[in-house]
This record gives sequence, structure tokens and C-alpha cells, in this order.
Amino acid sequence: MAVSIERTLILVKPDGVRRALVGEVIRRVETKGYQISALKMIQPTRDLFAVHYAEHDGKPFFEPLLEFMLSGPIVAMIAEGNRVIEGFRKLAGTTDPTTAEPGTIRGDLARDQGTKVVQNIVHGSDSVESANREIAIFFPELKGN
Ligand code: DAT
Ligand code: MG
Repeated sequence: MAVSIERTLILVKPDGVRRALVGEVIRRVETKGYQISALKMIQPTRDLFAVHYAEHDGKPFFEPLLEFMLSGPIVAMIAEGNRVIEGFRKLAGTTDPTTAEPGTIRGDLARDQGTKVVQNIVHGSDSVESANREIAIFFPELKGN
């Protein structure tokens, strides 16, 4: 495989923090072999989440998504490594936790709660462009690094 060192933005969403799964998510990222290079617990504003999730503006789950993301603190981290973007998406599993593969974070730790928005423990950037954009949103203090 070609060398392609990447960075990705990982969020432990409010459901993951409430259920004390921060350590479990970190464990899975680290034991897979990725390096966590930045990490913080924060409670961002509505505006920040609206920018982060701008691609979903107008969809029926957009408002519930913002409300859910504002329902408690989150943990934001940057993970680094060869092909980490694809690798973390694979570790996370598919969006719908009911059908996410067992063995994945979402498949093992989440399920449909009957809510308007899917609550699935983690976010992971889906491309190099998204990762750069999202890291700048959640870690503006690292600009230029
Ligand atoms: P992912 O987080 O797997 O990248 P996404 O970017 O398509 O998924 O959507 C962002 C979040 O919004 C997702 O983690 C859960 C929620 N969501 C997505 N599609 C949904 C839907 N059809 N109904 C309810 N919630 C949804
Ligand atoms: Mg997404």
C-alpha cells in the first residue's frame, strides 16, 4: 500500500460521553495503531455544529442532529496515521447502528433509540478535504501546525 499519512477528526458524541465510552473509543483507535495527536472535551455552540454539519442543512434530521449534538459535552480528537480516514470510518461502522457490523464501534455499542436523529457514538471525517475543514473548525488553535 502506498504511504499516505493522514489526519482525521474524531468526535465522541454526547451519547458516547454520557455512557462513559470515551475510553473505549480511544482504546479502539489506539489499539488499531493510530496516534492521537490532540484531544479535548468541549461543549461547542450551535453555530459551530451548523458549520460542521452544513452538508445536511435542509434535511429532516438536521435540527434534531444539532439538538442532539448540543445535549452535552463532546470529546474532539485528531488521530493520525497511514490511511486513518478510511481506517477510522471502518472502525466506526456504518451510520445506522442497528445494522452496523458487530466488531465496529457503532455495531457493538449503539442501537436505534427511536429518536429523530440517529445516535451513533462517534463522528469521523469522510475525506481528506472534510478532515482539513473539520480539524480547522474544532481545533482553530492548531492553525498553521
Ligand atoms: P456519518 O456520521 O456516518 O458520516 P452522515 O454524515 O450521513 O453520517 O450523517 C451525520 C449524522 O446524522 C449521522 O452520524 C447520524 C445522523 N443521520 C444521518 N442520516 C440520518 C437519517 N436518515 N435519519 C436520522 N439521522 C441521520
Ligand atoms: Mg458524515
